[in-house]
Amino acid sequence: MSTQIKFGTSGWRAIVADEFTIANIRRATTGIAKYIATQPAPHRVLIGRDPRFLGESFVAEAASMLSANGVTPVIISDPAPTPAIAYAVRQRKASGAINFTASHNPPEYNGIKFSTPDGAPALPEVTGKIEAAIAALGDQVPAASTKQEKYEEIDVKPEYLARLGELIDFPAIKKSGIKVVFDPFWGAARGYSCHILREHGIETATVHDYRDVLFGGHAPEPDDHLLGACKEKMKETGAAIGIATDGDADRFGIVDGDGTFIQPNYIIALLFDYLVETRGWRNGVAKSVATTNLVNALADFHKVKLYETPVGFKYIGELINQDKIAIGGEESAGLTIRGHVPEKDGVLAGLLVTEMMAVRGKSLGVQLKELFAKVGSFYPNRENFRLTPEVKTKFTEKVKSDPHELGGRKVSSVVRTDGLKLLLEDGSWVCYRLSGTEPVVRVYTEARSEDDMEKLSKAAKDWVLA
Ligand code: VG1
Ligand code: CO
Repeated sequence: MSTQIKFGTSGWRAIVADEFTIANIRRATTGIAKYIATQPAPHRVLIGRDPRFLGESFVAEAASMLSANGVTPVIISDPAPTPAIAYAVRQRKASGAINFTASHNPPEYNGIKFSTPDGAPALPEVTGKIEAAIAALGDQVPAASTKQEKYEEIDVKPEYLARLGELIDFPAIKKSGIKVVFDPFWGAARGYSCHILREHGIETATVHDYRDVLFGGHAPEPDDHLLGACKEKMKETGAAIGIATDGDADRFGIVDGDGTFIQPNYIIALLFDYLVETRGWRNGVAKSVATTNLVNALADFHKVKLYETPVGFKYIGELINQDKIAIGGEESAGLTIRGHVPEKDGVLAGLLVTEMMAVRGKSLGVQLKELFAKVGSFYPNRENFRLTPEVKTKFTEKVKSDPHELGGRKVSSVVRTDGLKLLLEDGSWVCYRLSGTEPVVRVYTEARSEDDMEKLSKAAKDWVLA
């Protein structure tokens, strides 16, 4: 039986030498080629990658399969951020992009993200067609082209950095005199953020900005517990901010001047407030159901329309394309802004936070306190539980139910945008969903006081696993 190739929340992901084999890569890329053939010409597809081991070979394999199926491959010569690839697809009017990345997953993984001509992650209606084309191949492994072909190669870095130059106020950062530490986590953003900051005369130190195809043996995820080196470097250099990115640089991690990690939830809220106040962008704001209600409170405060989407950036990308929002973000550290690609951009996020700090002349901690004073305090949290068959059965049953209370709190409404979200009478909430990128159940909670956090998380966990 051949592997079922499914494009989950954000592409297909698997372990190399387990399911991410050459045979399956050939099946997947042939399916993509067959889908492209049904689309308007020109049938040109960009192929890129993050810096994971074997990425280059996978790109070559994909190029040969596309070519064998009448689609012209265009190779992105170096590892590149997912948002830079997205931007290149749009700029170059390509039919799409195949991006070999497993994003924040550990080094033994790889994956394929597919974006459409607008630079957005493919929507389910597209990935559904690709999956069907792959399934139609059955167990048959398509043959690779035997021709020794030379394909067009491109460098996407200059155009993408030029675009960032239009979106970020670098002179304001320079004027503030703040110093920055950049931690690309050995990932696709290596040489990106530091390059443009230095080009504008902003003092920038780096960590993990060298080649390691195994990401130092870690999952390339810019989470608090993995940002030790970044924090050290900040102390050493007196930097006011640390900006990190994940394996494919679509996510960010931010460290405040005093070494405190600032949750992505809060970063999205802070930037939303900043864009409304300084750029007057009031067209709308979007967040996934699992993202903090601090954003909802701010939307009320600023009288800006709020969109709540399922998890997965493709839904936010759609709203960006329609110019319905100033900013859209997910608690998992993905965001983009008006006029930019409909793809999350960790490089842009880090630079925009740096601009916000420079313009406001205040630490992020102080800005967050001010935000809480303005619209109330919110304490979000997320926990993952391994998806054993037993957990799966319980979860499936629970998400179908209509509970009236959770841990002694009355449920005031039930939302089913993605999984199950219970809004509780005291303004706290819990949300349950199956991850589309890892074998886990995600339990998101948000309390209204710091003290209540632990109690609420325990009640939320007990309810779904009982
Ligand atoms: C996770 C995050 C989601 C994100 C997706 C892809 O999905 O929750 O917000 O868009 O990863 O991120 P899930 O289904 O596992 O919860 V990336 O940086 O891996 O493209
Ligand atoms: Co990513």
